[in-house]
Amino acid sequence: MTTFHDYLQQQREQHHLCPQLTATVQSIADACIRISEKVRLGALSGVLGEAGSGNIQGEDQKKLDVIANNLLIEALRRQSAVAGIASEEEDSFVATDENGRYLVLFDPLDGSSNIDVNISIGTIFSVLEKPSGSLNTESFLQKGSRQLAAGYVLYGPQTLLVITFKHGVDVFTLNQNGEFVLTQASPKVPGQTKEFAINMSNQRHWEAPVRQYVAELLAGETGVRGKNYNMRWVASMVAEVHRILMRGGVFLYPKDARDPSKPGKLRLMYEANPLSLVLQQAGGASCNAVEDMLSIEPAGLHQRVAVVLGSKEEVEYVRRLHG
Ligand code: AHM
Ligand code: MG
Repeated sequence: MTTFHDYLQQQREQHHLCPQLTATVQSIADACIRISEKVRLGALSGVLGEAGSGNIQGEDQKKLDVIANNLLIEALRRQSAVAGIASEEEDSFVATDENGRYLVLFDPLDGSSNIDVNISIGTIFSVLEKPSGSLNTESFLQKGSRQLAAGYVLYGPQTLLVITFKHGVDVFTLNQNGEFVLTQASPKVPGQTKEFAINMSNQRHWEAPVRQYVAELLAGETGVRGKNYNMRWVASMVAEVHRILMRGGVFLYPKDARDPSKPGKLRLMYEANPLSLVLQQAGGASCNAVEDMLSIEPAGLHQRVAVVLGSKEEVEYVRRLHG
């Protein structure tokens, strides 16, 4: 049995990781165990329903969004290796230890619309090195390829932790003693797939290449793709990404015409980048339809981005349609 704690020590030795980096990731995992306890009890711990507040992005916050955010911030404030934090639920960054080496970015509870209906939700996190000099918003605006570690915790039928330190990906399951235990080493995203995920209700707002792509998939084996595709939509990106990690698939949240000022719904820094690093480390691909996700130069903490990720063949096909 390899606990997450033992695993971090092994990773440190094998890949010469800084002990402060693994300590930072351990703090995130510990906070997620606390979040998992709250999620599991639901109404019994009084955590369901609206918080009565909104975040800077104009979204209503659920009580659990706020609780998860606070648990992560509290845990990371105690961690002297962390210089600053950025969260979906915080307007601007939070400065923590001025001598810290790392920046942590997270979506504390992704899939907010699923919280009150007992469908899988998750925490997404990303760790960057703090550039030298004083901490400001620009310190966080690094492209996804510069992430040192990234991962997610999926609160589903099981609570799972998936992590990458850029040497592949590993999967842990929370056991009855409240410890994450390694349950799958190095899963690989199959290169081909017959499964796609997109919110079809937005079809009329999509741009031409996405309309064409989905029409081709729907045409099935008599169409140009020559095979029948199946569709899934959980509305929790963490759950979709985990399904793709386990059995392949393609996920799209494209740019659409609903709000021309937003190039997509999902956020680059704490949703798209960490989940893209995980999938790329497992042999999958990710882009914003025209550019590799991890090469995008960010312009803002809460920047939105179009997302196409999953099995390589499909992601490359979508990109060619946009060429
Ligand atoms: P959230 O961070 O407010 O939960 O929003 C992100 C979520 C993703 O997990 C999911 O892929 C998407 O929003 C679902 O959007 P839709 O409501 O259009 O189905
Ligand atoms: Mg989210």
